[in-house]
Amino acid sequence: MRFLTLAAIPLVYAHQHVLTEPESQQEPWAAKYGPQADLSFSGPLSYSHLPYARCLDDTSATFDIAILGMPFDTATSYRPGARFGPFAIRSGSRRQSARGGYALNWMTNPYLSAKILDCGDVPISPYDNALAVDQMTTAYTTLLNRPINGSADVQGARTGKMAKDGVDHPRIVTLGGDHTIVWPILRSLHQVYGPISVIHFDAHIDTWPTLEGGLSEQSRVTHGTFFTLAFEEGLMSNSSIHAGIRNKLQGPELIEHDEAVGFDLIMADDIDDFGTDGLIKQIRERVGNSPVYLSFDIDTIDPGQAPATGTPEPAGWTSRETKRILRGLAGLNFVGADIVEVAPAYDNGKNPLAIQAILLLTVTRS
Ligand SMILES: [Mn+2]
Repeated sequence: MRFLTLAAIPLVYAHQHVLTEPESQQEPWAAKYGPQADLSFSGPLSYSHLPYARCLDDTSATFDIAILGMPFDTATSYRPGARFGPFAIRSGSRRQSARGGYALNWMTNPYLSAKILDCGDVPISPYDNALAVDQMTTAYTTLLNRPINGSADVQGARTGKMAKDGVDHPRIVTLGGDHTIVWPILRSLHQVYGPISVIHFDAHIDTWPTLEGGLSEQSRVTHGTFFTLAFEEGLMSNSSIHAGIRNKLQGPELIEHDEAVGFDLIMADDIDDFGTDGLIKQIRERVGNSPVYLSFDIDTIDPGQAPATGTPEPAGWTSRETKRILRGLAGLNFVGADIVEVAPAYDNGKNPLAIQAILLLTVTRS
């Protein structure tokens, strides 16, 4: 018994020593280097090292602008793989962060201009497209109606002047996913803003009534028909515009249908005749002061610079030309934006990323 009591004394001492450890006894890393920020190539994965939250589950997460992944690609007509788009965009975006985010062309740091939160991905069924569309609509509506964080100096804080309820709504930059995701997004936006004008960067018009093989009502839901579906539901204004088009068609009647859906048309070749300034002017005049949604298909960029997409078309714009056009659209009444059809399996997933930061800049600058 006596022996046991003596043996316990050093243990008690050791315990007390830990509790009263002075500052100078820090662990060696903390003492020598202190806290260090993640490097561009290290740390957990979020869009440009932004704070990350599972916003659909975490109702306390607020933001001015949300980054939201929609890894959906089961309505593609040709090469699938855009379900890996959100991962690839986030991975490539690691080169950028708020610390080094000052852009000379804009003379601002977009990451500091608003509370921007990476809200993670929507869990989307890869087996049932009707279910998937409902999941995307429900998720977008949930975040669109989350109370805005309220940074007074961002354009997003003034969306209330366009909203039917007069309330400021946050804006969402969605990472696709194939282009079908725009249909559920427009359904959500229409609930808040009414009919939406779309600035649609793409090699293809995406207003087909049906695609080849479309033999049922459900098979009309594709990445080439979603604008027709949105038009049939009355979700779009009659002042939308395409930019970068160069696909081939079954015939000229498809352009008549395209006009009925609400689109004006800028061809890829128009840049040679009118220059970037001319195209910017045409787009701005077309959409005016209406609530505008910016949808950016990565196949707008020439496949020589951005091959990571499912339906590449030759003779597209360069990333420099495209960034310049996007920059010229700042100040329009953007209510949301996306980048879609990034399918990293067809490249290393890095090339599209020249575009991702410019999207943020365009929607945040007034
Ligand atoms: Mn498209």
